[in-house]
Amino acid sequence: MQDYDLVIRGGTVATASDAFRADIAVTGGRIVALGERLGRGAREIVAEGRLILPGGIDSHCHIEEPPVGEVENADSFETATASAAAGGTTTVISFVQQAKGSGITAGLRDYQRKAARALVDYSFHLVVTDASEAVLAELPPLIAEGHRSLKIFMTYPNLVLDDDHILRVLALARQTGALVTVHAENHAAIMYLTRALEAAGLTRPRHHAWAKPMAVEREACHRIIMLAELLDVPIQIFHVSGAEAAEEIRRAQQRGLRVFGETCPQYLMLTADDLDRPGFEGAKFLCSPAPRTPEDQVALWDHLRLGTLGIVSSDHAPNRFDDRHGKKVRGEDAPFSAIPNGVPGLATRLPVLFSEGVGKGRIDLATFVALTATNPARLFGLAPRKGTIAIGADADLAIWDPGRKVTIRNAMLHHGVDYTVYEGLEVTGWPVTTLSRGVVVSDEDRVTGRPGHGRFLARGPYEAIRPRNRHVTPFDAVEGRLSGAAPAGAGAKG
Ligand code: DUC
Ligand code: ZN
Ligand code: ZN
Repeated sequence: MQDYDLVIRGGTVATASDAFRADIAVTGGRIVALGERLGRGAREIVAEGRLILPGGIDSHCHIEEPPVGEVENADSFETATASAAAGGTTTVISFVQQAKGSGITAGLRDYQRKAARALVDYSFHLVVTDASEAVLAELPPLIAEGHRSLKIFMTYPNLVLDDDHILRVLALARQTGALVTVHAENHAAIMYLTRALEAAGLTRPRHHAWAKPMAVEREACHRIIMLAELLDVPIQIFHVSGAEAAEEIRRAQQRGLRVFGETCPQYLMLTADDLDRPGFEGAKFLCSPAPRTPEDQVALWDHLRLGTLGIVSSDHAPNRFDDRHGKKVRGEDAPFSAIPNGVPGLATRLPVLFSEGVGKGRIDLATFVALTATNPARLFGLAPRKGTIAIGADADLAIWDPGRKVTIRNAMLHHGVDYTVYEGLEVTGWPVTTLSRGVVVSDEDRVTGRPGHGRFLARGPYEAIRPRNRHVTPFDAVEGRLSGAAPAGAGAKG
């Protein structure tokens, strides 16, 4: 007679606050007991000498997005989530994009059909590419359906929103209860510099970083923070690449604003010099924002420790390298502006951050768990079901061998991409077994999960996005909630 479906015995359980030796009992896909010498499980996993961490949550990945011209996303939900599982990640949040000038619901329904093949659980951000009346009317029922985060772009020709449209999206988020996530770079400056550089014959991958210097990111961070402040809505700024952008966020946080920051392993590991590798190799490392300097990397680690940046996601962007539908869509002599942006990273996010962060003493284990699981769960409304190891939580677990040395090779990553920017990097610490709701989905580099096991995670109104009304904004007057006080920063009484 068994007491539980599964018992994981003798490991060290680590959360965002504690690390302790305990058995974990799982029944019905949930954690039902934590303790010493728990009863028998129908299945038992011995985890002596292992760390047991909450399964990772990757809150920023591009999966099976529709083609852009000739460029095709090299991952299906099946391959992307296999890769996630192999890398210790058990929840992904990917993107449904409004086709500019038309609606979003049809695209969402289509995307939901694709996502039904996922091996691990998933949720979506809704990308707003124009804030027309029609789209703004379409969004509230979708947000109520559980898509509680919106994404906006401040650059890219077919995606950029001007400040007026950004304010409309922020107002909608305030009124409906959604978090707005932001790609923050100054579009006009990038376009101007790109044209000027390319006209001067400066077209190689390394010139991508020249067209997108830190100032364009710093300015956009400053501007989106100001716009969000006017309406008192929380925002998350994606893929912060260096010191100056992080400092904008830090200042906003010190002023009491709900501004959250994310960075990605590529900004901790790569620099602009990687774009200057021989031949076309630099294109492998071309992402936006651009990788920066060693000093920026040091600053990012500081801001991870300080909490300015609370999440490390992958920004997994599956463009194949040696392929006419990927980085080489316009050939190897194409100007940098024609090269698809992004690097793959679903499988490598956790091992690289663990090895470079915990292993090298830059962050402690609790911070690692917070950055990769607990904080994204809280910020995106997945807690307490996801992101921690607690009674009642889903049994999404990654069993790590903290001492295992692995040399990263693309062939072991299970994604649809033909390269990794970490080829040949030796890491210490590896997620050997990954469980999604108590089911082993990856074991010793073999993906054992079944397409269709993953479930959609609807997200309800949650703490991080509740209206706060901490300071009076001009928008309170618009909403008829001003009682004599002038909005903050408006001077005399209103
Ligand atoms: N930057 C983005 O904004 N999106 C995908 C990949 C990238 O590098
Ligand atoms: Zn982006
Ligand atoms: Zn992205």
